[in-house]
Amino acid sequence: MTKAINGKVVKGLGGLYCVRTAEEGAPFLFSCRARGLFRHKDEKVLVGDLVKVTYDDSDPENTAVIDEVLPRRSCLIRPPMANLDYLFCVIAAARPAPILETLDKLLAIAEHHGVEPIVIVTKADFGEEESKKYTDLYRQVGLRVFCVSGETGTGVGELRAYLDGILREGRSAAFAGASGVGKSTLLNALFPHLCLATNTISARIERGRHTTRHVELYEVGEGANPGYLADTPGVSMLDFAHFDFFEMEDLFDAFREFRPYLGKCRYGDCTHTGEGARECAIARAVEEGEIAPSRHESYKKLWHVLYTKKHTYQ
Ligand SMILES: Nc1nc2c(ncn2[C@@H]2O[C@H](COP(=O)(O)OP(=O)(O)O)[C@@H](O)[C@H]2O)c(=O)[nH]1
Ligand SMILES: [Mg+2]
Ligand SMILES: [Zn+2]
Repeated sequence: MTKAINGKVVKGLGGLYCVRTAEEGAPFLFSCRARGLFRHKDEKVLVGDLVKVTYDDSDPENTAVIDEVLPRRSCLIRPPMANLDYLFCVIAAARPAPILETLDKLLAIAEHHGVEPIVIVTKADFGEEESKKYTDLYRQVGLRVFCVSGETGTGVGELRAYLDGILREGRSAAFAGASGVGKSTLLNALFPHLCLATNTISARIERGRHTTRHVELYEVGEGANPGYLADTPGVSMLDFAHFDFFEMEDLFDAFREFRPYLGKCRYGDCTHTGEGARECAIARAVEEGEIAPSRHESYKKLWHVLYTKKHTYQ
């Protein structure tokens, strides 16, 4: 008999999706393909999607298919996930040294898509000074920052308590960041039952190899209505010229500490990319130490990429 059931996509690999269901009397996990219909409409099923699956319970072969993707609360291209509530953007205090421009892009993407960004500085055991520097920088931005070491366990308890508080009622979070910063190691320290594969770093280039090759959601938390946490493969470039993360007009609002200054520049059409502190309220805030210079630099680079894209392809 053909049956329909709702579930959540927890993994997707090579067109095969793993769907988790919570309904009584139905199988717990389904392995299914998406109905051809989606591929024609250029719609993609993403990890985190709530979907409607149909299956024949008398069929010994696994023939479950995803028939429909339910409306999404949020949708990201990098990491490719739907219905995320929190994006933990992970950098290492050192080895590898963070590329703040990439972190700022990731934060801006989350911010624009209504996913709450949170910063984690890992490998605190490698450099107290560096971890304090990055922690202070992003607290000044107005974000929640956790400073941890997956190796020694510093800060892990505090982060675990925070995760336990937010990850319930189906809410979900993902760890994202460059390869080798220690995402999988930290997830294992937080939730030892996950047993995720980690990678030893290459001493020569001081950057990890990509061990985690796909996005996968894990159920965490107690009770009948748990939450989900995802490990993701390393993000590297976040190429705004190639991907449609957001438009130039959306950039103004994606740097949250800029917001109080918007509308206060001398000219209404200020792009906040000039150097003049007399004309631009953002430049003035940078000069007065209210906004970090590195954040303004990231903003300016992004503005130029988005400007060029807009005037080249439209
Ligand atoms: N010293 C130190 N090394 C760490 C820490 N976290 C991870 N590592 C090491 O960094 C390397 C990459 O870790 P991994 O978790 O695979 O990084 P991922 O690519 O972000 O998932 C491994 O060799 C880990 O042992 C940490 O907090 N301190
Ligand atoms: Mg990993
Ligand atoms: Zn301005």
